[in-house]
Amino acid sequence: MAARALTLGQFIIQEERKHPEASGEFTSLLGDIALASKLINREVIRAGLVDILGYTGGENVHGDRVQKLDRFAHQVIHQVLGSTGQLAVLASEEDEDIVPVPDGQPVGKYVVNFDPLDGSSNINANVNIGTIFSILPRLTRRGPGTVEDCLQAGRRQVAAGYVMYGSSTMLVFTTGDGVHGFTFEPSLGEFLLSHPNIRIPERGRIYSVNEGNCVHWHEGVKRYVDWLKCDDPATGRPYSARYVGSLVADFHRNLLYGGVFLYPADKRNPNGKLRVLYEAAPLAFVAEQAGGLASDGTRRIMEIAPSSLHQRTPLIIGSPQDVRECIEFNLGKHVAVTSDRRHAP
Ligand code: P6P
Repeated sequence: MAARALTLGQFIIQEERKHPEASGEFTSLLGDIALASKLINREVIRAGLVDILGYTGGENVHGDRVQKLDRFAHQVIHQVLGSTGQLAVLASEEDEDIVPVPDGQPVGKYVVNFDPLDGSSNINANVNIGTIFSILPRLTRRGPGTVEDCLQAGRRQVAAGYVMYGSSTMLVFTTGDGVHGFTFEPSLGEFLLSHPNIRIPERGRIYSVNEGNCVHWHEGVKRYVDWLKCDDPATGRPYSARYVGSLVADFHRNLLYGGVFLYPADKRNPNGKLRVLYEAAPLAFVAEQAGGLASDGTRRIMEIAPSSLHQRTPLIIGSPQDVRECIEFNLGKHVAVTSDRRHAP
């Protein structure tokens, strides 16, 4: 007989029972993230049908033209999470500064850094996009949260995860006790536990990088990617290239199948492209909890304490053996163990 499908709410209560000291505040915050994602999902799946596509004409802090769905997702998360009474402050890709909880709402003890709709340039092509969130305890003791509450190293996270809107909508998160995936069942309006205790394979056979940037790559990255294309059945090479251009989609596939995603520093972007607070750090928490690794090429992503809300970082994330090999090449330390000596430094 198939195991009974646990709803997200049942799962959270089951997990909460493992922590008698739990106050329940954190539990309700996870439930509210699920609520916000259902509201966003409803619009995302209709994006092609209603005049919500197209551009607001505005630009976000990075100069990217903001699509209406981005703004909608940001506002939903701000309103739903901000009115839980659990949050002291939020930070969003869509706002240059911190986002205080909505006026008149009580201030709580948590911080949420989020990317409301990552990969939004893919919206019009109906390619998977996602919401990424990171939950931290506030540092300040009282009053409205501050930017310092947001600027904490990823190792301080108490929860992190993402919602991927695609052929099915999935919520994947960790609270530091493994990684669990829930699939949205629209007829029930519920997220059902579909991927308990996700573990990433030690090594994959997939690499995800935008090879269109190779003219800007440093030598170590070029040698690593070339090495992945060499024939060596012992390490499963040549690897397959898979690159959606939507971080959540690329990360999720590699989490389940194994492999490595890299968005390295290059001669054009010395700090890489992806942001620490609401892209690299939450996915690093998920990756590590699933047995994977996440690095900027020299240090653990979870050790980075950013000095600004939108600080960027190089990102190498995925199966542990793949991430380690990539770092060795990046640092010029890899000695190819195969007969192919072309890549020895
Ligand atoms: P590129 C989307 O804009 C995003 O922030 C991530 O979702 C994605 O991994 C990356 O940028 C893609 O960047 O330069 O390869 O198009």
